Amino acid sequence: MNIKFRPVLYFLALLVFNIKCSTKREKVNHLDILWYQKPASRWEEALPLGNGRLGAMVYGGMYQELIQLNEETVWSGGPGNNINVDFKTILPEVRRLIFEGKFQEAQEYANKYFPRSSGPDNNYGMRYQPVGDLHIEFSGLGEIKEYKRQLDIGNAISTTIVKSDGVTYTREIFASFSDDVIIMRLSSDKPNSISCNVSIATPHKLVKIKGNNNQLKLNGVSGDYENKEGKVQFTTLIRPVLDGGIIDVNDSALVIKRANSVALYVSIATNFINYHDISGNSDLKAQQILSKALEHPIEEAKASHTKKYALLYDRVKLNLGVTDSVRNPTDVRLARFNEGNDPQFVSLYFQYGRYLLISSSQPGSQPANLQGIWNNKVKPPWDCKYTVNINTEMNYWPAETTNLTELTEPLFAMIKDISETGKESASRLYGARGWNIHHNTDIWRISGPVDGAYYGLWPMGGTWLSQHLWQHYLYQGDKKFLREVYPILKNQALFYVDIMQKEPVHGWMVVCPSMSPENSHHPNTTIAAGTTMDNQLVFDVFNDVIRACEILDTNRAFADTLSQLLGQMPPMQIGRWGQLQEWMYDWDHKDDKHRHVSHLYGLYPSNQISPYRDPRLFEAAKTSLIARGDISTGWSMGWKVNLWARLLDGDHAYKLIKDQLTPSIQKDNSEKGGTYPNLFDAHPPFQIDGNFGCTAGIAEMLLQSQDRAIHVLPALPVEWKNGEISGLVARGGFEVDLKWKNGEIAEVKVHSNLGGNCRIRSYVPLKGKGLVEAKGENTNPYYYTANIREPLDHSMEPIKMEPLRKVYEYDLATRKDENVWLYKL
Ligand code: FUC
Repeated sequence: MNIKFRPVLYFLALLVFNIKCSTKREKVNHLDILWYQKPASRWEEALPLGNGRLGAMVYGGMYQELIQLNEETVWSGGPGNNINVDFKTILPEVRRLIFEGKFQEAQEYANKYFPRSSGPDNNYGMRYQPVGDLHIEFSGLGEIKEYKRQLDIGNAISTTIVKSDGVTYTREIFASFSDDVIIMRLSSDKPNSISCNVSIATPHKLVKIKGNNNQLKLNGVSGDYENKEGKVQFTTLIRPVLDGGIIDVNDSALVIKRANSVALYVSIATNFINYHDISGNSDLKAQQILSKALEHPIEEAKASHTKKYALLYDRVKLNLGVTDSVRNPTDVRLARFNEGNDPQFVSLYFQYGRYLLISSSQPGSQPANLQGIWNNKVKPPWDCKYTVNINTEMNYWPAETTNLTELTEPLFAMIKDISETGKESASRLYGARGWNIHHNTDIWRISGPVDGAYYGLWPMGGTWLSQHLWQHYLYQGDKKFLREVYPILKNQALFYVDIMQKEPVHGWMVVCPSMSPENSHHPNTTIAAGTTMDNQLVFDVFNDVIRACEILDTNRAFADTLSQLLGQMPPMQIGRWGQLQEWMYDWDHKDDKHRHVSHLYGLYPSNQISPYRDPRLFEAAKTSLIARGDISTGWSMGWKVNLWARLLDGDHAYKLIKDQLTPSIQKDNSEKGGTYPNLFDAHPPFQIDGNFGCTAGIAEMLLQSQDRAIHVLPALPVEWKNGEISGLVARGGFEVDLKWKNGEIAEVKVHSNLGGNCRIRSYVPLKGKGLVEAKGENTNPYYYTANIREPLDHSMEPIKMEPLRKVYEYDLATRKDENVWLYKL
């Protein structure tokens, strides 16, 4: 494929896309724009706005506007954990059955306590629900001659432009990061031409809509579900600020006539304070937020919104080349992406992932759920809650690498909450100290199983989540943070100290009962003991705690206990066809295409499988992944981008990007794993994890730091011949900019936030001030990697070892806040 940087075309693109934005920031990068020639005809075509707490989906109709609204704490039910059984009383029997190989019986027996359909206080999980829809009916518009709607992800503003009878009408909308309201401006280039009716509707049952004090007010209550009464009260206020014209407010609408322009401020609040307290006053809170926001005229509000947003967004820039294709509307680019020649579409998709994380996960907000914060359904798929056997973790994969570290705060706050609620499941279900959760949680921080034993009896959710705490420490080097979260990690490890059992065949210490998430090893049976992913997860949390004990100089005796247990756990095993075994026994089928690839957790996001430390395991992981195939659900493909990046195969990673950037909606309206017109990822249905997984994967193709060095361009596909990226983050507090030419690194800039040894790995020799050939172990403490046990190899034939590309490794002593430049030799 021939990719060229074409300044002329770029300039042309600027002209074609130019929409007169009145923003003072005026930093509109026209490559950062999603745009369409038609209004959205379905939700997956509407454009998402969000400020972490509030979400809006903008349809951009010609004669009417529809904005679907979300507020992150509108969930069904109310406070309470979903544990009402003492599973620990039947636990010995479940374990006995498993250790006797009676897996199905064990699963059925456990189902007595955890039936597939939920009981009154047991086995349930709540739903994330919408607030409602804001409607605007415009009057006085004639035939529409020109139309365009767009989302500027560089400024987090959506704009719709309609031309009728020679008048240009402009609608700008943003979910303000600085004022915490949704703000919309309706304007035109002809005085007194804005006439419209503004109304609001909600799908909830308990509702009151009223117009007074120059504003519309909606009160509602969240839904009942699974025997839990909906208790979240929410208030929405819509306040118009007119320039010219007149307004009449009645109980169903704001009727605006002949205004020059209108600013609409939408404030939403609930009675939710935290997972066990809903004693807030939604009316008061919504009004307070609104009154404060109204102090800022719209121009000022817009400028401070974009300024705050840009502080995060602007940290990373990616250029993979620009071709003529950038001139096409976004849906057309998506449809044609697989034809090739649109590398900028990958950059756009990468930045869109960052945009979505910034918009759905802000410090102090709830973490991004299965759909971020965007959901229009009262009964959303999988309740739109938190699935923690992959999906929630995947949401946060791009956070550290793509320089959005602050956005992990909501995740960490949730982990802190469930480290409390999870004590109940640890003690009542397992008779254990510490804490745990299973494969789901929700805003009420439930910690028990959901969806029966087949899906739900997986006690490892907290362990995977907790890895994000440890990784945050490795990226940021914040010892204070480590000290704060140490009790969470320690109590996580303690849970395993208490529940691990000696299995009878090898005498290994294993988690039992558990599963390899959602994958059956025998028909309709997932329940097992000592699965590979469980072992990898426990390996990680034990090693985190052992390291943390050294760093914080605490609890050495506990660390010794963990070290001893580590020596008694199963090693990874290579199965009969050379694959990495998914379970303790060699049950893997070559034709298993299951979307979960849980045993490859050790390859990504963890770092237990490395080509440089154990090439056999590396090959075994590759064999497993090849057998699993490429095409799958959206998130599964997103995971595989990362896995192929870790397998150092950029071309295969790129193939997965192509699979993911395929239109989900087919001609017959059926859907498949891929991407919707608004670039939301399709499981199907929409699930945001796929967006985040692929964004993380693109970063992982360009920079890795998990394997004892910073590897520059570890998995560059041939398609990305020339390019540059700035602002990626590596462990140890390094920010890295890269430029490459003809498929080879040309320039590396390292900015050190912490100082310390910077070990660089590259496929080509490098030169630079202070660069020396690497010797011995990397002395940078954030690059310390625990040794795994020697794997057991049961393969029937010798494993075919593919030669690894030669690498050059260098050490560079960096000082805090220093910039260092390296070049290709
Ligand atoms: C897991 C996955 C499903 C889906 C659900 C929300 O259970 O296996 O594919 O993504 O989460």
